[in-house]
Amino acid sequence: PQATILGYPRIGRRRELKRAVEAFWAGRTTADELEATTRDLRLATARHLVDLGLDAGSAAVPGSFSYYDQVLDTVALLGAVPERFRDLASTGSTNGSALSLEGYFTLARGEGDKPPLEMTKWFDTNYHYLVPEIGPDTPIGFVDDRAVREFTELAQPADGGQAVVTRPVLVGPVTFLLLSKAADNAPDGFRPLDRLDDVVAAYAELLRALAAAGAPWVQLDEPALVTDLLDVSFDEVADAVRRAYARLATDLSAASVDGDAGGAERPAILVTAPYGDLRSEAGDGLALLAGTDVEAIAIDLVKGAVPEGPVPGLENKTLVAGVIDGHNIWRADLDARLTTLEGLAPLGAGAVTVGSSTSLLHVPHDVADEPRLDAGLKSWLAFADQKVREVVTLATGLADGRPAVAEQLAESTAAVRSRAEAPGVVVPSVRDRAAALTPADVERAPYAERAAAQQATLGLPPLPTTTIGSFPQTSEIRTTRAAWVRGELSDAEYTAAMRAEIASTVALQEELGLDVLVHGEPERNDMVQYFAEQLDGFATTVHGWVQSYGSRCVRPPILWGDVSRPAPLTVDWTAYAASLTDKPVKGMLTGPVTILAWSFVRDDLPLGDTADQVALALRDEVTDLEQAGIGVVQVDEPALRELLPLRRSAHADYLEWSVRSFRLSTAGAGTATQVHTHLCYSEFGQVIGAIDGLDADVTSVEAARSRMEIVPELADAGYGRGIGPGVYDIHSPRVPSVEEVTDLVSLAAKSIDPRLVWVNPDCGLKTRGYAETTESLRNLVTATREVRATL
Ligand code: THG
Ligand code: ZN
Repeated sequence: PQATILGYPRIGRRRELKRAVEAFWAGRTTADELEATTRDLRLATARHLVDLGLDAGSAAVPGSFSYYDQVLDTVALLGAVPERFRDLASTGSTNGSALSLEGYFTLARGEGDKPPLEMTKWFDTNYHYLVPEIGPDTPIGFVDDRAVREFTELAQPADGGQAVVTRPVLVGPVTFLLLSKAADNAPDGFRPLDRLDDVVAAYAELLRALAAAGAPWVQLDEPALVTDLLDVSFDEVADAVRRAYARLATDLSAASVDGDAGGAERPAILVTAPYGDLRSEAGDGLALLAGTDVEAIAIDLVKGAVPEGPVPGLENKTLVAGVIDGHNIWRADLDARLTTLEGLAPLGAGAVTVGSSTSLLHVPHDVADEPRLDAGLKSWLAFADQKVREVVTLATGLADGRPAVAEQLAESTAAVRSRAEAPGVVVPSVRDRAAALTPADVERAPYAERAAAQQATLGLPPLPTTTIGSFPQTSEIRTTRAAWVRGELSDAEYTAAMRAEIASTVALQEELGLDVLVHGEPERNDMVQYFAEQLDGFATTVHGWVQSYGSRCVRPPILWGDVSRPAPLTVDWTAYAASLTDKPVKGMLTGPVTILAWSFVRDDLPLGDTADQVALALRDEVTDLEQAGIGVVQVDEPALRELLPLRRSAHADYLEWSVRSFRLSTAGAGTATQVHTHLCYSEFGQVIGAIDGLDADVTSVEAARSRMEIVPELADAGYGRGIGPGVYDIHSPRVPSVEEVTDLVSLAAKSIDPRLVWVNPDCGLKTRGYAETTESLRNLVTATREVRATL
């Protein structure tokens, strides 16, 4: 085809998949009903993409559906089930050791005392995948033909309506293994990549089955090729790619690329490399792929540079040029993108197809679903559906010349121009303030001085106890907030309800005997959206849901203009909590890096400059909290690791601006004000130096599942300020015993000066219930008192 996208949101424009899956989990529907509902969703989605201009007959429409996660799908495809779940494979299934739908979801959600697969960030996105566990004995075969069934279901629809020949989308074999971790019982030195031949053999069988079903194309996603963060050398990756694609592409006879699969052993293969640049100092991933016998290669021309050519091997391949950004929501400058496409000629590709840079999984469905957004702003935006049309327009322009799309080009140019000139995009007072910053603005007094002043005012016991900020978001809290948003509750009624909630949260913390209290955040929907709703320069959406993991979604705000703070954001709630207790109450803010990471950010200003604007707004909030008598302020940066660039060459620059912006947000605090930060959701090994650089007085960090291993790591890196390694995992309702907490606190106090250690849970408590929260915190306090007595 001339135009395609690498994937499309699967949650549904009204989150139909979320509802269907959660109804199934709740036992309200059967597996057959879930399959039927999602079949309708898949059919409707494929036909919708055809209506938007993708070709129905030539595999332009990606088959990128997943019930939960594409990496988990690959585990299911291979039957690569971890040992603790082995009894699930084959129960209720129709296909060898395939998982039933129940079994599939059990791997994602755990069961009883069997923990689920670990979840972690997908490249530099806010999407999370499940980490496969592969050992020398993990079963690996072609056991699940869901990809084949989903192809057939659309190519020969049972309803007799429009047929769509899709291009099944799968995680590629090399990326699958590079994202896997070694199973717990694997011998030392074993690496998942050691199982490459077995995985590739299973993929070969799948490709044969797809060819037999008439699939002309298949897409294998290999984003592992664009990152330096996977702890494996380029040479090893290159070797794996050559081996895998020799077996898949060279050894199997291909369908002819014009869509005739008759007699072929496999479909034509498109390998994609989204999220970054295939070329780096480490090696040339484009030359590597061009040297294989696959029929097409997709490159990301939003994150990656236009490669210089010619590239040997590309002459008999199609280049899918990812010129439309799949990871952000700005309408493209079509004229400029057409120029980029024309500039690809020297590469010497056999053909060029216009594509998205990544799957459109990361953007909402449709700008037209947002009646409440400002009309000007809307005209600058492209969500998934608008992006499909952009791809189609560019393909027409490339094939038939600019005059064929003159009208669309003119509209796009006008939108780009109106955005550049719109009020609010550049606010001179904001720019002037940022320009006047000096190095002194990111420096506080030396830590020893701060620590002494803080101890004098706060008078905390050794091993102070606290929580990360949020308390359980009960359904009453959610209902109250929703009623207020709908206008069914007055501001006064809403404030009274939230204050009552805060009062009971404060009373509970006093009763439990915690040392530093929080107000509990009942007023916050999401830790980024709450701030975006109140800051100038941001817009928020109504239906702009994006899958974060499984059935869970977020609505990233749109950061479109210069950022400033028209009024205090959190002071009233925090000060109210402080008025109820003699204990210190900690003010809770989300840091600049995380606000950027979880928003759609502007693409017309360097990220570091935008971060400084957000930081200055937060800095003013810190000052206002201080003036309201709040002596402890926490600025959370859970996404510090997430924005770390995939290429090492870009790390220094990122770490410089991210650390600077955090310090800018906090360094206005007086010496006696204790600044906390909190980090979670990631492995922090790669940013350990940056954590120290944040210069927070206290850093709380997820640590329970890794048994405090972060504490010695931080100590080794020279970190010598307060540290609160989480003593229990909040992702499950399990209540930690007193002994467990005592053990972990003692463990932490072994690898760092015990006077620096704080005791807290791993993360916020908003997804938990009050029953287990109360019990867990009671044990946490009891354990802390026991350890204190031994000091
Ligand atoms: N906010 C944002 N991004 C995040 C997190 C967050 N990324 C990382 C991590 N936390 C992801 N975790 C979650 C956890 C829960 C939910 C979403 C992401 C969640 N979402 C509700 C749902 O899908 O039903 C909707 C929430 C709402 O009503 O706003 O529960 O905390 N930005
Ligand atoms: Zn957290």
